[in-house]
Amino acid sequence: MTVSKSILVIGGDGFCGWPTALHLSRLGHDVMIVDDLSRRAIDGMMGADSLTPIADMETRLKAWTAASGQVIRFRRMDVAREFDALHALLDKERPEAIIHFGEQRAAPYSMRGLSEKRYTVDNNISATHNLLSAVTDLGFDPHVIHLGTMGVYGYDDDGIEIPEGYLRVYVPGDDRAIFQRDILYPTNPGSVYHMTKSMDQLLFQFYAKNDRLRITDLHQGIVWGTQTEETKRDERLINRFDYDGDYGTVLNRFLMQAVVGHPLTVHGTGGQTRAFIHIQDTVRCIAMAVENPPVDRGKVAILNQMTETHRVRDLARLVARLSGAEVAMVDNPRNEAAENDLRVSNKTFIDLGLKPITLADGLMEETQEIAAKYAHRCIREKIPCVSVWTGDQKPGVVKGAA
Ligand code: NAD
Ligand code: USQ
Repeated sequence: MTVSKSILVIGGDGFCGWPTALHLSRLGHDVMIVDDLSRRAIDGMMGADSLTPIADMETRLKAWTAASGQVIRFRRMDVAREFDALHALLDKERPEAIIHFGEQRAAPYSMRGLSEKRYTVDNNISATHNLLSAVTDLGFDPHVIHLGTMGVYGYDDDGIEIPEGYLRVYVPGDDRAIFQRDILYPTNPGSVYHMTKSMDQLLFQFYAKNDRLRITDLHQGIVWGTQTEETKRDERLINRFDYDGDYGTVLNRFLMQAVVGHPLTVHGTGGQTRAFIHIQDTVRCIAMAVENPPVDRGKVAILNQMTETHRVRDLARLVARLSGAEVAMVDNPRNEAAENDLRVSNKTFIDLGLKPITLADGLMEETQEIAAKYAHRCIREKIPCVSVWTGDQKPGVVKGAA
């Protein structure tokens, strides 16, 4: 049985944060959301919008109370810039768990230009450090759960199964002695956004060691899907679905492209292999993390939050087969390996009982219930990826059909 906890969800208006807040509330936890609504503001500035019609926060919260009888409180706050307000809130609430989603999370957005690079670094690093330093200063003992990314490991194709955060190394010393160490897996970020997640890791390592904070860092793969059991209860609870060239992630983009009759935009050869997880499994994993704080206080618990790996061109072929869509190979706007293999350990969540939703289970439902239903809201000009960080290419140029 779940024991009710007080939980602060930073970034709880976002794609992962909103369904997580609802799920934790349904499990009986006392949930409070903190969000600066910057994600909505960025949509406004870019002339983009969620494919799904997301309600404003006030409407969302009223709808949740009507649907569930539970109350979720909300406070609008920029945790990167309003340190005193964050400190005062934490002092008053003293939550038992804090879930930190509150960062700028799109790699293409972070590589658009100088102001987006600087915003991503300033926002993400300050948000994380403000949280950790405020908790330390107040001297209470919440379990801090952070949403990190698989991208900190990089995509080097070196054949190693990526472990959960730490690499065991053996270092030869004098007199043939061999020293064993567990070191943070060397980071190899592919964008300024991913770089901030690599930097977050060091902040966590320091505060766990120095101040004995209890920290879990979830290295999550690409999240696909839209709805969870809770967001399906009322259309006013619907989750966000990003499809634009900056914030749309690959599988959701392909599903949307298929229903609006746009060729599926495979970058380069499509040989990039990535890790994936359905949004329903995201919220389940976070609830499991809440129930299982780290045992070793001096060391950050790092868990790989992903359920399957796929090559981008295989995803495109699968969606094309289901929908009849055309596949287009476009110049890759990103500086990334054209082909890589990927093997990842997700042992902790599997051992805790996670039964993953696979692409095979969820793809058709997602296509019909979300992409097709809201296709009329698609702004086609927002589909191309215009953030280029290869230096020598024009984005989105179709080279030929696959
Ligand atoms: P999102 O942009 O939809 O949500 C992030 C939320 O945080 C937004 O509502 C935004 O307004 C808020 N926010 C940003 N900066 C803030 C600040 N300074 N103060 C208060 N609120 C702030 O992103 P998401 O897809 O829900 O991702 C959530 C977290 O999960 C991110 O940290 C991301 O790096 C990580 N993640 C996401 C994915 C994915 O595929 N979506 C995969 C792996 C990891
Ligand atoms: N890609 C295409 N066509 C597209 C869009 C993307 O081929 O239309 C390719 C990209 O080039 C890349 C891969 O698909 O090789 C994944 O791109 P993505 O935009 O789906 O995902 P990514 O930029 O890696 O970022 C997303 C989230 C981020 C999270 C990360 C997890 O936006 O917050 O950290 O997934 S991971 O990829 O495991 O690092």
